[in-house]
Amino acid sequence: MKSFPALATALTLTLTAGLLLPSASRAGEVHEIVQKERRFQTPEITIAKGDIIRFENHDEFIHQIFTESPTMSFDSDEKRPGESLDVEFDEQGLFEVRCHIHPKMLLTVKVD
Ligand SMILES: [Cu+2]
Repeated sequence: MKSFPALATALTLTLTAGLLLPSASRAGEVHEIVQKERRFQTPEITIAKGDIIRFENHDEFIHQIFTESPTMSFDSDEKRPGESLDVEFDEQGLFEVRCHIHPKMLLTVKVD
């Protein structure tokens, strides 16, 4: 009966994978990230593939955001105070979102 725990583990993994399948077809969730005091108020966030991050400029300054990676890149227009921008993350991985105007601004996005 030594192999029983291994079998139970395999069964658990199969059930878990089965439960995860419906989420693959769900609509992308929207996550809000506030830009204020020349910072992203949330320094890191984990989202699911296909989710959207809504960047909201609650600052007194113009912000601009970009990401450069082999699998996903974007480079936004300048957004004034009160404006927002939606970015959809369609690739899994780890992405750094930065601002050309304020080089110290950094948001790390993990897409599962
Ligand atoms: Cu900025």
